[in-house]
Amino acid sequence: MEQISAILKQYSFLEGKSYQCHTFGSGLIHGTYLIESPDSKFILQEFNNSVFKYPERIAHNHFIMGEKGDVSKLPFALPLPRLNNSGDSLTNFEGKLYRLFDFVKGVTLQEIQNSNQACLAAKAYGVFAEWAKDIPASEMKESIPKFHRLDWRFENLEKAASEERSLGKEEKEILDYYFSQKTLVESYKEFLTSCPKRITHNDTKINNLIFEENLEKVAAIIDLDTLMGGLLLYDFGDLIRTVACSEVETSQNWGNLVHRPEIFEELLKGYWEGVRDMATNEEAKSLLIAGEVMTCIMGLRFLTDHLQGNIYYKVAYPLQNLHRAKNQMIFLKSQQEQRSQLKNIWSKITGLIG
Ligand code: GN1
Ligand code: MG
Repeated sequence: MEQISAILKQYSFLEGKSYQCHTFGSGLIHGTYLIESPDSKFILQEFNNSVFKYPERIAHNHFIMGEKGDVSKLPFALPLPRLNNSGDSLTNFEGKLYRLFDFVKGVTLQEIQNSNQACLAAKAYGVFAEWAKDIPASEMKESIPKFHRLDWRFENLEKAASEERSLGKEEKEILDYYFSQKTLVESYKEFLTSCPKRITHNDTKINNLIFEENLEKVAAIIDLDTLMGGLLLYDFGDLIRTVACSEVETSQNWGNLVHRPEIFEELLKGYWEGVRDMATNEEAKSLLIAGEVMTCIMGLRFLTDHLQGNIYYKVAYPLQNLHRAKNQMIFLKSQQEQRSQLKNIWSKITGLIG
């Protein structure tokens, strides 16, 4: 608590207030505390710079967002870090970095409870992209280099697999499946050339939204560390990956794991409402392979990590990354089997012909 008081002294607007401090939330990356005074609440985060190696790039991106975008025009909060007395968003204390955010009241969901929540979530991320469209993406820095570059993730798997090592039958089957995704990589590369770089969130999971308590409105988009230049398909694709799957990413319930077209429809309805006025024809088309691209990326990352001995993702048991890669493989196959059905839904919603 003494340490926290010393950190909070760096924020003059908190001067003279008494506050209480508790650990908060279920985030796995940054340490999070709720700071509560009788009339205000804040979130204090201890920044994890082993996962995010370039804190100054994130601070730069947040600065650009705050300077070039008018956050008050968004229909929900976008809690950027508050600036300390030196005008910085990062506060260094005893060798560690901290950030302070306004607290947003509401609830987070780990999974949707009904399809309307899928629509609301996707709309929020779409509205965000539309709001950010005039902020030059070229001014944003890569907080994690090549984060959603499918081609680069593919090459990384090739490298990891080429290191001499004998593979089991299942490992080999999964590896071969991912290696068979070259056509998807090629389609992605075409969109990388033909689609404009936008400002994207890049981690559009349902639990990165705060809903109002009645769950009928999005109150905030949070987890803004991966905000950077990217393609719209990254944000829409990660929504599909995490919301349209019948099972969570850690599930081994292979027989029940499918892509749910009715949820895809709700996600597209919501996202399209947000981006329709800004999206180019190519961007609209890219939404059709978005789910496949993001699912493939995560499968490639999990499998690479498995082959490298689980150095990036925490695992609860040794084969967990292999199982996550298998989960994403089954989900990707399911999307590919539904391509023509999904295209019909896409045409119905966008009014376009693919
Ligand atoms: C990581 O830690 P979390 O859940 O915010 C990863 C995402 C993946 C996700 C998969 C910085 O996000 O890209 O989609 O795991 N974030 C980073 O569970 O690597
Ligand atoms: Mg995250």
